[in-house]
Amino acid sequence: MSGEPTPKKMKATYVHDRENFTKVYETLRDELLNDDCLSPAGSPQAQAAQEWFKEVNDYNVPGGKLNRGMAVYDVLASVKGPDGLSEDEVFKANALGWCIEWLQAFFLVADDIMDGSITRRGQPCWYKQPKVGMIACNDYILLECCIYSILKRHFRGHAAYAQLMDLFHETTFQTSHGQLLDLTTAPIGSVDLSKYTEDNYLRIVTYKTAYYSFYLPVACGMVLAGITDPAAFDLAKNICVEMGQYFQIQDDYLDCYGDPEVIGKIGTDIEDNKCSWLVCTALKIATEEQKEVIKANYGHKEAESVAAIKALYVELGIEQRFKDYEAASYAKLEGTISEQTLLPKAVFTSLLAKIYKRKK
Ligand code: GPP
Ligand code: MG
Ligand code: MG
Ligand code: MG
Repeated sequence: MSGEPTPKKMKATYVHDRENFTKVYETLRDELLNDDCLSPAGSPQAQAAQEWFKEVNDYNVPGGKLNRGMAVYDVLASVKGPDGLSEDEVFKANALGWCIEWLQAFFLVADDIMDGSITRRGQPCWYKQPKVGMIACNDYILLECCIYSILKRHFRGHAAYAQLMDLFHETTFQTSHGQLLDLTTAPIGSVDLSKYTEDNYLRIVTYKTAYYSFYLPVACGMVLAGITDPAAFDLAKNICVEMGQYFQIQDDYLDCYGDPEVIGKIGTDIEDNKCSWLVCTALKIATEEQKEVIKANYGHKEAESVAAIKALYVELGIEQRFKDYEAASYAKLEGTISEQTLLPKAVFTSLLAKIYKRKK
């Protein structure tokens, strides 16, 4: 027996659950705490900075649903089959999954400042912590840096290192473009109902949500599985964009109708003048009189204004319209997924099953 050592196969007992996935977070976080870019924690000042950095990570990275991060392994296992994966392949898929969770943490810390949000994942938004405030702006830059530090540490020698780095950069560009569309379509203090069209809405959500939440995890899993066919990536992008639009429409619905205890955040879309699916749908069917109610109350902080908008949504049956949309969108996605032949159906159905009729 000679030549290359055979890669260590993953024990058949590997269970891809939250607990095992989170163990990888701890490994990556500890590596980051000792990153060469940080000053060695020999002095009390550097020690305090290291503790702060640890808290930034622990507070903002691991506490979400982890759907995006855990999807990378799921996609890889759907393409290659779970049994043939080596320990290293499983670790790399999960490390890449955590890079997506770090990206999400970076976006959320920043988004909560921009949206003036109060809670996130059942705790005060990071910037709302009395000791944090605008230090959060530096913290989200640090969170973004972690992605590239992890990639360098674990993928430097991988054939797809440059491709993966490019994927994260491009996705960040797309998402911040989407955030720009989101923010400039909802200027504080000026309600321009003509902007709340379906076209504008879909452009916002495709960029601000769909690429990073759906295409990125799927593309990462596909890259790790060794897929190179551009047609497969194009197909994945189309399906993921549609799924991402559906996901953000749910997010908009939950902003108004979700239970804050369950979704872990308090909705601010009405107050923030957001181009939400709810207001876009309301405007499509509202009478001139009802449009006046929207004009007079949308984008106002006062509780009476928010209540007036919510009452109008009831009058217009918006909740039922969402439920109809949800059923139709799910059926359409299922159809597209089963018609295509380029990728295993499970690549998409495992993601779709996690979000259908979600309550959080
Ligand atoms: C979701 O919007 C979109 C993001 C979190 C992307 C933010 C992008 C940046 C470049 C900062 P949302 O405001 O509806 O999300 P939530 O309801 O969770 O606050
Ligand atoms: Mg936002
Ligand atoms: Mg927000
Ligand atoms: Mg929202």
